[in-house]
Amino acid sequence: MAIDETLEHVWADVVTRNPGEPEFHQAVHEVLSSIAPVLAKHPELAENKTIERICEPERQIIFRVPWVDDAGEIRINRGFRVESNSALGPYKGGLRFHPSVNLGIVKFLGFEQTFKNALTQMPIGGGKGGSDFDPKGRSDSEVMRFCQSFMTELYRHIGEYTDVPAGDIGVGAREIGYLFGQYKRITNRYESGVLTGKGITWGGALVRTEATGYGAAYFAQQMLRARGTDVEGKTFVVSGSGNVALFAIEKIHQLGGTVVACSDSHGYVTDANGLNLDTLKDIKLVGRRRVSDYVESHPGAVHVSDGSIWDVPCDIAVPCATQNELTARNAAALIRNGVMAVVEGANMPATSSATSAFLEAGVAVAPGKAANAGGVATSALEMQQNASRDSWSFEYTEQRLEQIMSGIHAACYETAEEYGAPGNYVVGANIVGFLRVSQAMIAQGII
Ligand code: NDP
Ligand code: 2IT
Repeated sequence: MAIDETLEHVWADVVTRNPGEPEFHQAVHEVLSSIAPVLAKHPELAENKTIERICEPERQIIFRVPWVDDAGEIRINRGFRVESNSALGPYKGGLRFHPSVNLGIVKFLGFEQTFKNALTQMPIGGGKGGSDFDPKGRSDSEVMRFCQSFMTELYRHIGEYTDVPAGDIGVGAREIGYLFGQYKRITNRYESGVLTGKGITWGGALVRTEATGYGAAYFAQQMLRARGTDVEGKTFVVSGSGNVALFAIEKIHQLGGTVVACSDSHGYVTDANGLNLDTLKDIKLVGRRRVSDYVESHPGAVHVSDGSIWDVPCDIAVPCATQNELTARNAAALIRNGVMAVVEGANMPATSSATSAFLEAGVAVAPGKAANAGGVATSALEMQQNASRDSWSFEYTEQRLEQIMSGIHAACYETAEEYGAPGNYVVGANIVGFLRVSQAMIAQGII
């Protein structure tokens, strides 16, 4: 994917002004490679320098997070919140706690989030945050003390009308609980709309936990139907075994597909008959253990600790772990094995060369900003319920999620066609997101 010469100066500027941030460069490169046709059709976008402005986050916050571990030792982590764009609503996006977190990663995630949130058509801007804190192996009280320290700085930057964080890698219901408790304690406000992903009994929304994975499965269904086929009878490989992966597996099975492999950072497990989700949930959600334990109760399954999950043959690949987990070499293996579609549950899970290889081979690619948008869309539904002090049923909320995913699919599909790239969801998603954000920015002046 190449950048049109009219946008080369934007690219050069981004690289110069953001040294040492390869993931941010990669995310920007993909969008710049897609939007030349829309700039040609709408010259006001270039005149108003909307892409230049979107590439510069509105605000970037970096802070110290000191805490005390169970042994009494003082620990120091770094906290981030990048408030990328507020054209369409308050900054909205998750918090990631993982040792790999740095400013460039948070900026790429906030940049992606801006387009993703626009695709949902909900009133939310884009942002992302997190810390290089590693929750693995930490006790609940250590995680609580860390979250309390993190929120002691973050609270002054967020709010129902300002910035609304949620979960991401390493941040689930437990962490959101501790973060919300500390926000309430400092501000003396029960401000439900300040965080999403809350517990169901205290302001959370049904379906939010399942939403990202379910949404990705719905997107896969739409894509396959657009190609004249369906999920029924297809074989899937889903990487990861966290929040997104587990509920993608659940919905794929409900839709009649079979997921034969999933993974964590220590390897992958294959089960030719289809993975047993109860076992996986027990291992990952209840026990916070490793997928290698799966084989203990399923003797027909195999755990592989030193290979790639993408060598497992499948019809549809659903990467749900982390950025750049699927390389050109992995793409070649999948293509050789006859993959027909890639549905990105994670954010930017395929390297640029992997994505290009898929597109050249005629494999449909659903980019993360479209396929995993169900999570943040349902966060926006949680905000809607909080604002009206209401709570909706599981069935109604899931119906809304399904409608939103169909809307995103249709917008990407039709826009790709309109701009001369039929079937290219990467181009479709980037153009739709860019147009919606740009038009709102132009209406709001030079800000
Ligand atoms: P979780 O923390 O629940 O799970 C992450 C999973 O990915 C785990 O299985 C983890 O393995 C694996 N993983 C994470 N980092 C790495 C790594 N560096 N190398 C290998 N494996 C890794 O996170 P989520 O499921 O919430 O997030 C997964 C992806 O989906 C991320 O890209 C996130 O940004 C994206 N996403 C999440 C949304 C949400 O609502 N939660 C919404 C939209 C996108 P292990 O446990 O061994 O670390
Ligand atoms: O990447 C994502 O969209 C998320 N981690 C969810 C963000 C949210 O605010 O629900």
